[in-house]
Amino acid sequence: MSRLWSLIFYCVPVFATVTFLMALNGVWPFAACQMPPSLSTAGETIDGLFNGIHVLAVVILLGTGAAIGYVLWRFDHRRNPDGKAQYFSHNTALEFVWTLIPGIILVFLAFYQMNAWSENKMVRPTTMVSGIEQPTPPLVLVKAKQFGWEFHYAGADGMVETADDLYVEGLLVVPRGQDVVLQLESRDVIHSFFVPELRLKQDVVPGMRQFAWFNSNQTADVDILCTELCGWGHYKMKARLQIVEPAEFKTYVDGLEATYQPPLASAAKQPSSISVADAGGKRD
Ligand SMILES: [Cu+2]
Repeated sequence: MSRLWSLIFYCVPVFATVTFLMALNGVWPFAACQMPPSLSTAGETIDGLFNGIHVLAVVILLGTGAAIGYVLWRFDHRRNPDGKAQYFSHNTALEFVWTLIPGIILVFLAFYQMNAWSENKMVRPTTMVSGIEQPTPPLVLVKAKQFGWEFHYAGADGMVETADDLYVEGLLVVPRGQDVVLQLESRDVIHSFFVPELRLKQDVVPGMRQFAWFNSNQTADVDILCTELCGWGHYKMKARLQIVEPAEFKTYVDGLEATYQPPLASAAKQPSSISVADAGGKRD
């Protein structure tokens, strides 16, 4: 029986490595396991980090799988005269090594990811205002709720959470080639704002005000997903993100201002220049 187990332990990392290489090279059916092409200027850094850690994990899996398989095969009970498997309670040198190596790897990862984390989560983009560098104000206040997304655009005053905010549900339109800062809040439970193409994921926690930012160099029309299990309707908690040329974005916001109705009076109307037929909030 132990020989069978040793073969199984050999097979697991081999199978994992083969599927990993197939996914990496876009081979069916594992091609779908890859992240979609990046739309964000930060994509290259994040993908480099993601793939680097993935390769490291594959090497570790291969090493541990092979080690377990070898030990099961080599120290089989049939190789012992008394018919029992070899047994020892501990080995200080071995335990030191298998603690030290993961420790070194984790310290390495802590430094390796520092720049990517800092750029994407800590250091918010800045804007020059009257010659003074200031954090870029949020373009949109995103409110997550069971089970949809509200987008409150800064009105003429350029600030969110003021009386002239423009409210849209299920559709986020942003300009291409600019730093877009989002202010994220929740109306009820914990949600998570996720756009795989932007490599952007941020938990949205009740009572907290969080900021997320991105800069896309391409126009696009993609899904916004919730990746926190937030209730029975979690599966349908989607919205649409459209990244458009700056001129088109201006036309869109101007159109919102012209047609805007307070949310309590009626649903905000959409300008005709942007199709919202497949906006997440309506589609579901
Ligand atoms: Cu949710």
